[in-house]
Amino acid sequence: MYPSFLRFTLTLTFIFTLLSPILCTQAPTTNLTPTTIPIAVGLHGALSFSPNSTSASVGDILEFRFFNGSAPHSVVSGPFGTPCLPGSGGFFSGYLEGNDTFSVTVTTTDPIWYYCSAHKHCQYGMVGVINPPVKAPNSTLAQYAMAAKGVAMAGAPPEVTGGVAGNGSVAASSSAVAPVKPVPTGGVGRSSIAAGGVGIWIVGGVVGAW
Ligand SMILES: [Cu+2]
Repeated sequence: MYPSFLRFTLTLTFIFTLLSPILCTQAPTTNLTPTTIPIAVGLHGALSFSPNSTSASVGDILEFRFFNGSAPHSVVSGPFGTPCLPGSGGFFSGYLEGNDTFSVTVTTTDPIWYYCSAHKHCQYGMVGVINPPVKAPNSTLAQYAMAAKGVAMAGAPPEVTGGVAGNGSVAASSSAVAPVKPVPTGGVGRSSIAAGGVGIWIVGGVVGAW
């Protein structure tokens, strides 16, 4: 009944109407929560946190993302005056590696100093700060790192505390680092394949039935 070009247009409209809810679910999965602050741990095998100086508001979530390295790392908070040693009421991730995450909810705007307690990583400069003091020079990250060099042995709390450990959220955000552990299925990649299959099936069905 309809001219072929109109039939084609109607078919396309129909297909996109059907597919739009599926296509809309393909949005990027990163930064769903704007208050999440990612901090890379041991990126490219370096003994570092990146960024190592970060501003955060109360309620923000620090997401420490552990990357592959020569050894597992940790993140521990502790007072400025005793580098490489934990403080009370802080956080300790335990020893984590590729694809692990450790999320800490910020509860203060005071400076939060932190370090890695593995081996001599703290002494080698694997340190960082959240909300660095505005008034230098007495409390800078450089000074914390300098003092850390003289610490005989880093310390950590007896058990994981002050945050939530996760796994598998790192790989999608960094193509530069291959994951060590299997990434849980059910993510974007899998649903993309499913959506593509549905789309092809609908095209065939509609055109044939018209
Ligand atoms: Cu480390």
